Amino acid sequence: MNSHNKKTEHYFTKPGVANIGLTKEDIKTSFLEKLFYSLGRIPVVATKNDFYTSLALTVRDRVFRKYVKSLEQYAEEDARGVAYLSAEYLPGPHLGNNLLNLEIVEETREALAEFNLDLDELLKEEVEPGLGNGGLGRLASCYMDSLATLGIPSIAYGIRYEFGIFKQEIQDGWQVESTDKWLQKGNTWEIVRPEISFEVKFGGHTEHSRDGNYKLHIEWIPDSEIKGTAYDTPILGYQSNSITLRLWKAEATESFDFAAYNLGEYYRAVEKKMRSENITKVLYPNDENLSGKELRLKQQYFFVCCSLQDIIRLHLLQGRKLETLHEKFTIQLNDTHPSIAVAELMRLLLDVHQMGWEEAWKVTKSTFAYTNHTLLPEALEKWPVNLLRNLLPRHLELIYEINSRFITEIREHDFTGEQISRMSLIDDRGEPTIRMAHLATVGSYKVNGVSALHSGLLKEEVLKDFAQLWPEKFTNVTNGITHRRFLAVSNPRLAGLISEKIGKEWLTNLDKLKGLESFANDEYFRRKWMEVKLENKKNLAAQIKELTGIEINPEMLIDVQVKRIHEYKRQHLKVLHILSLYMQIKKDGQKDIPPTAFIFAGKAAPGYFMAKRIIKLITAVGDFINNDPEVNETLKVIFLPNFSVKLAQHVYPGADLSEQISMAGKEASGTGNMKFALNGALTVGTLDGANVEIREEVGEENFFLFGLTTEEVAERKKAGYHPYKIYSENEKLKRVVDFLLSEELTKGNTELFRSIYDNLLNQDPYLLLQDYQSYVDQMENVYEIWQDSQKWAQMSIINVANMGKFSSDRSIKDYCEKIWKVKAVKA
Ligand code: BZD
Repeated sequence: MNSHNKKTEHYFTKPGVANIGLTKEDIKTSFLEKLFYSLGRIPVVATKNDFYTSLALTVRDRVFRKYVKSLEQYAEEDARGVAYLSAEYLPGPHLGNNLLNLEIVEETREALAEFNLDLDELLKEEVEPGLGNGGLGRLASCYMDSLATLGIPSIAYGIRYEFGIFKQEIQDGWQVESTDKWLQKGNTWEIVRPEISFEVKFGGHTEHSRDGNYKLHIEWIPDSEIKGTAYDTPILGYQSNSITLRLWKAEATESFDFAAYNLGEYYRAVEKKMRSENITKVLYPNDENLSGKELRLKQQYFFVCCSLQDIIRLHLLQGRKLETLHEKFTIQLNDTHPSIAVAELMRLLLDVHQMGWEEAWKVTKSTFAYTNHTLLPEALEKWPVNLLRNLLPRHLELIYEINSRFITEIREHDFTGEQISRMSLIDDRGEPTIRMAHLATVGSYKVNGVSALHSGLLKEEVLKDFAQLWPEKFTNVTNGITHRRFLAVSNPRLAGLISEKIGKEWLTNLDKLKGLESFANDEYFRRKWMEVKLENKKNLAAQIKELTGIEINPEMLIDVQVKRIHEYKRQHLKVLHILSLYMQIKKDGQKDIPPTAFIFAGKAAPGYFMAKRIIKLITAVGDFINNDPEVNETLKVIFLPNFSVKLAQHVYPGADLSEQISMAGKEASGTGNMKFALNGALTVGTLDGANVEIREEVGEENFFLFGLTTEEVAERKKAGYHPYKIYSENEKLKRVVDFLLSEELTKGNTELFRSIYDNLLNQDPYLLLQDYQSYVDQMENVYEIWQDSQKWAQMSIINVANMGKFSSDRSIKDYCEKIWKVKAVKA
């Protein structure tokens, strides 16, 4: 899509264009050349990072060769394409993934070995781009991998944050944040495109006037302007195609404050310049709990404005008219973060390209599609009207106009006054705000949720009036993960065993894993399976030791909950369970609990009081249990600091049990649940998000279910929920909850966990006490099966064999068929 010539030249068939080889010898030569000529180093003085960089540059050349070829192909076929707009991406380290996709892992390993270098050691050097908070950002990156692999003409747009998600350290048991300087040592994988840059305006006012023909002209007179420059990272798919990840960096424009320069106020001008460049400085670290900050809205508008101008540029470059934009492009909004795009596209079409309203609206609402990732009311974006008026006055006018026309339209249907005010884009109860989910819904041709359950709830609750108005607009696309990164790259032992049995076709067709199912009854294969798991557990144990100093016996049951820390995800329910086991050993003298290591990881939003306290609770329980010789042979509790894609790649392969214990109805999908199951962990979980579908696929007998369903949760709350009653009627629960205030756990600071304790007894909005007994009971069942290792292995194999559905390749195919109507180009 990147070229203006319909008929492109085939540079790669021309003589004289270097043929970049993929053999061991080619890699060796190139590696040394990079070290000498790009880094100016000789091996004896080179650091590990120099070696990493030479290797990355070597691989980058090969990536680029494929990348450019892909771009040629997209241009030549001139097919309909996708622009994916996401404020967040979590690609993880590129090197290992690119090696897999180029199919040169072994060649590279051998080439390095000849220089006495270890590939795995160099892979550790890469600093990953932490440009996202959690599931939503990682999902976007899984989708990039699948779009590239499947050869879907596409481009992904986002923000090049200078500082990504904060680095988490644990000090005295508490989370401490520091800045993530991921660009400090440079970034081999990106290229700056100074020629691809756009101006973005903010503030000021609008002026309305009529020309001689009484035609209305609206001009936005901004009070500041900045420039966005493209930084491109090629995302290589498996074996064949690639796509572009284009991230925008904010820079001051040359003319940004010439008045100040003229007055000789150099420092004032420079200060302004610095302030304008702040826009892409840092990622907001709040997931599902919004900051409402002006700078965040500026970030959103900034990247949307650059991306839409770029899309229009690409469209016009092909000699097309803007009236056909929606025929050539579809733009996917990853949650509401880029939803100001609806107003911005209208502005560009109306004010810049002089299209009429009807036509512009038709193009707009045929171009966008919107994915919702949350039902939590506190996570639904709403921007104050006053903020918009100050920052984007023209967009506010457009939103009012879109709203007024929308309200006129729905008045013609049978909607009640109450429904109409519920559906309005403007919420004027209290301080007036814009409901961004409504703007995205009205301005899109399709709206989807991210699991069957979530998409259903979206239609029944948050957007129910819209679903009544436009039932055909709503659909589901269940999330998926790239099995190439999360199995082939990160779990080579299991990947190898699988390929030995069923061949390598699963790399491009995950349904092929089904072929493993028949081996679930093969005792020899089960043993091999568990041997691989044990090796992975040893590796995880080594990581744990390195990061926390804590030693675990790899034979223990490794029970893991890794995800953002949030009350709805109920990490503290897991803590209650751990304490119940502790009590059983200490107070009830029970001796037969299987040794278990409980592993947690995840970041808390820096301003989220309860989440931070939950981290402290986990570490306090860890401190207490790990140092008690009477229990620490049986129980270990570990909090791994600074969860990231890189760390995740060690965690999933080593897990036996996956904790997916959110209150039903709250986790839109979850994707960690899929990564664990794909690596052979069994799941204990509620009927929430994609757990429902995982259970359907693997069979209910291979899934540890507990807790209330979404409907039961609603009924329970409606009937009046009294956690205190549950607490006082369950002796064992009571002693666990009371322990939160004990001298022993809190080392005398008995108020430390008072907020958690009070919250559980008085409100317990996420029904921990309600689900407690059912959870503890199901965990007993887990332990019973764990002791039968043949049975466990069988269930584990069946889980993996049935993960086909959860490949992001399937999700992307669903998007292509149900939403985008886009086809793959031939490789
Ligand atoms: O999106 C998550 C949901 O909680 C998961 O259930 C789901 O699997 C994934 C992918 O669909 N949501 C997020 O990760 N949300 C955020 O990270 C976020 C970030 C900024 C602002 C609001 C939410």
